[in-house]
Amino acid sequence: MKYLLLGLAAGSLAALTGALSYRFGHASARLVAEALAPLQGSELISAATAPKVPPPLARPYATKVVLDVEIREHTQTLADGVSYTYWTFGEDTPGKFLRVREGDMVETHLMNHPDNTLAHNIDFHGATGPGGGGEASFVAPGHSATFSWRAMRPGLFLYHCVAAPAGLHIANGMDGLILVEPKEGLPKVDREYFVIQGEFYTTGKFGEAGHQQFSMAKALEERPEYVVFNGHVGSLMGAGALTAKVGERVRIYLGNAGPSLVSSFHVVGEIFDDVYGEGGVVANQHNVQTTVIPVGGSAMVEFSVEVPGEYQFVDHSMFRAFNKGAMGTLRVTGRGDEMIYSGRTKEEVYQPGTKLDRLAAFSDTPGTELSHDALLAHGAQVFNGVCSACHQSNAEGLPNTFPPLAKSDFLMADKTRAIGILENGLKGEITVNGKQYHGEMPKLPLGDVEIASVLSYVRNSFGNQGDTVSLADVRQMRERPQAPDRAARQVAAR
Ligand code: HEC
Ligand SMILES: [Cu+2]
Repeated sequence: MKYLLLGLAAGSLAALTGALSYRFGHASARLVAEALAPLQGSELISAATAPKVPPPLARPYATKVVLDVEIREHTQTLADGVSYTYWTFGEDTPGKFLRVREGDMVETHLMNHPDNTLAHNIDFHGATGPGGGGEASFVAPGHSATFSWRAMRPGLFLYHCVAAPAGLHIANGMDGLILVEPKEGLPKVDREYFVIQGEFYTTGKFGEAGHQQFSMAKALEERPEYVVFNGHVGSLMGAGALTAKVGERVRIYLGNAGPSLVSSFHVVGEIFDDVYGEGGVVANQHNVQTTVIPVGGSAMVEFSVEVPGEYQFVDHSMFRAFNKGAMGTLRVTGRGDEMIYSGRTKEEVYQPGTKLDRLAAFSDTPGTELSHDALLAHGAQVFNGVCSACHQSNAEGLPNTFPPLAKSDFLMADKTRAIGILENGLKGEITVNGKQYHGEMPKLPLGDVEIASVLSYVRNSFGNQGDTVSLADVRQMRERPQAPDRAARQVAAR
């Protein structure tokens, strides 16, 4: 009966706002009317325990979703050997990730366990109404409260307890995320996870063993002992690490419960292709290294993984990451690509002075010529680090694909042309040692010193014998006006 009334009320409001938007063309009234499309049926809310996210809804209509949440006050492990009395929505912190569709009516039943000592409530940032439901859901131990709210706006929203003192209820773990999917859904990805950052203010220092009490003094100074992802130190490391395979696209739904510190979320060794700033439904920035998650807010990040390995993700306020717990792991498996990331290719003893001083080699001081030995030593490094990927480490090349540099008549015939190839790249048909090649060598990011040294090296190794290439030779080529070498013309002509 109650739902029938709610439905009727919603229906007549929709009719009213529809009429308003018809007469006045009022944009926000029209939005409200659209969000209040009639509900069809009802179902249990789609939910998952951290860091899992329930699958996309793929439901073409709005419905009534029923949410049961039981509040618990119980002892949990905060870190190895450290326990704390958590207050949780459900079994653990954070509360479950909830997934509804834009326009859904969320019928919320909040149950305060009889063993609890305090009254609690729930504030949905996705709800429109006093306290986001805080007033309607405020409930004593051994009681339950029911209220319904309409998910009118799509986006990623935090929910949390707002019973006084709200900071304490949040600091004790009462938070979670709800995704209100836009009608058209979000772009498809291969994996979805959720991560909520939050703080713990314990009387004992970080890591101090035993059961810890809440410290109001530290909370007032906003100096937490713990800053963690998903409620516990290390919950997303080791066996709890997030996983993905090379080639997959990952979306992480991020929340920041605080209660005090803004998060600078960063995945070490990754770049976010798309960021949905502040948890809105528009990807409003691309190619982002670190994104900010306001307290009481959210963000969504998407990226594809190309290189296998372990990626740490952190709040880039680094002492939080390394000394207070704000760190997790994304484990990527699969095959790597040396052209994206080589991994360590070499390690050797470094003795200042006896070897090439790299700083000197890279300096662009005019007239700095390297000694013969330094040229060849540096050239070998450049060859191994850059050229060998294609021309092979023995410089023999690969049949029909990469021409040889070893005993190459083409390389040795024209020193100036060779400099031009390294400056500009090369494309087009060439004949090397009687064999034809028709590939493309990209323009490589090489400085003058590297070009001089690598050419000196290859022209004096792998069976080649020739003179060295000096820095002055390279500079002369670069500075020659209107006289592009043949290679440059070849590249330009295509
Ligand atoms: C991404 C692959 C790639 C890399 C890296 C690369 N090359 Fe090449 N290189 C080629 C290809 C392909 C050709 C043939 C282009 C064509 O057919 O026109 C070529 C041609 C050449 C030639 C002329 C043909 C010959 O065999 O004498 C020289 C000289 C050369 N490269 C030197 C270098 C040097 C030195 C480096 C390192 C600084 C280097 N290349 C790095 C792919 C590469
Ligand atoms: Cu509470």
